[in-house]
Amino acid sequence: MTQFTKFSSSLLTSFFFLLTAAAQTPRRVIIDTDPGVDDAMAILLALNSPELKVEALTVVPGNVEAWQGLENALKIVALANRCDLPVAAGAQHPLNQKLITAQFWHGKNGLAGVELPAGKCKADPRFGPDLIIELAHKYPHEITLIPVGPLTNIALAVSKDPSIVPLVKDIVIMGGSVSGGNVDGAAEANIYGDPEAASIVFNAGWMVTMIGSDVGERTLITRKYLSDLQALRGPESDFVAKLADFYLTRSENSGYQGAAMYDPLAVATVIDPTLVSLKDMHVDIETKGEFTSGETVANRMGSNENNVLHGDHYEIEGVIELKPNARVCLASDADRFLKLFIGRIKGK
Ligand SMILES: [Ca+2]
Repeated sequence: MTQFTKFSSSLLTSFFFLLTAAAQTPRRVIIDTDPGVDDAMAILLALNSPELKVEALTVVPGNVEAWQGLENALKIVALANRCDLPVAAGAQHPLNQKLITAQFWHGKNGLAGVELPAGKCKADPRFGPDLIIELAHKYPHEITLIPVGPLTNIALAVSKDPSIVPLVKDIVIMGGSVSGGNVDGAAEANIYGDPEAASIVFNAGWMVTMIGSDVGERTLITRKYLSDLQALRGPESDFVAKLADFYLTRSENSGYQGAAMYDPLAVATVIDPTLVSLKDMHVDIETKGEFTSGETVANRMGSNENNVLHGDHYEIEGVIELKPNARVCLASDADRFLKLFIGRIKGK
C-alpha cells in the first residue's frame, strides 16, 4: 500500500466513522402538543424512536383545554416511564380568539375516554414558551420544534425572543393544507384554532416544514394496522390500540376508510424525512377571510403578478418573486410510515 492510499483509506475510515456517528446522534426535539388522540400517538412514537431525543413537551390548548392537555401529557409520559422528561404548561387560550375544543373527535378527556393512572409525573414549573427559548439557547442549531397543536406557544416564544429563530435547527408543524381544510372548506384545525399565532410563526424568518391535514388524510390507520398493533401486547401498545379503535370508529362513522395520522406523521417526518415529499412555497395565513379564516394560502408558482396602474386600469407588468417560507408536504409514503409507527409501538 502506498503512502497515498494509506492516507486516503484512513481518511475514508474517518469519514465513515463521522457518518455513522451522525446517524447515531439523536436529534433533539421539543413537541408542542394539545393531547389529543393523535398527539398521544405522536408522543409515544417519538419516545420509542432512537433517532430522536425528546427534550421537553410543552402543552397548548386546542383539542382540549390547557389544564386537561397538561394532565393528559403527564399521564402519557408516566405510561412511558419518562417522568424525567420536562412537561410544561403554556398558553391558556389562543392569542386573539376563543378556544375551540375537539372532544367530538378525541373523546371527553381528549384521550378517547381511556383513563390512564394519574399522579406519577409532575409538571415542570417553567412556562412552555420560556422553556422553548431556554432550550433553543442551550442547544444552538440542534433543536427541532415539532408543534402539533395550534401555534400559540411557538408564537409567544418567537415574539418574546426572536433570536431563537436562527438558533432552531428546524420546525416541523402539523397544520395547514394546500387542498381544502378539515374544519371547513378552507381551514385546518390547528391553524384555524389560532390564525394570528400561525401568521407570526410562518413570518418569523425560518423555513416551516408544513405537514398538512390534506396529506394526513391520505395517511390512514386502518383496521388491518390495528390488528397488527393488537397482536403484541404491552401497556403503551394496548393504550394506542384503544385510541386507534375509538378514532377509527369516529372516522368510519363520518364516512372515512381509516383515521388520519396527522400528528404522528409530523414526528415521523423528523425520524425519516424520506417518508414525505416536500416543495418550497410561500405560505400566507388568512386571518380575516369571510369563508377562509385560518387558510394556509400557498403560492405554488413562487410569484405574484405585478399589476401597475395605467390611467384608469391596471396592467400586468411581469411578476414579483416571492421568497419561500415553507417546505410544504405534498405526499407521504403511507404504508411505509404505518409500518414504522406500528413497529415502534407494538409490544411496548
Ligand atoms: Ca394535536
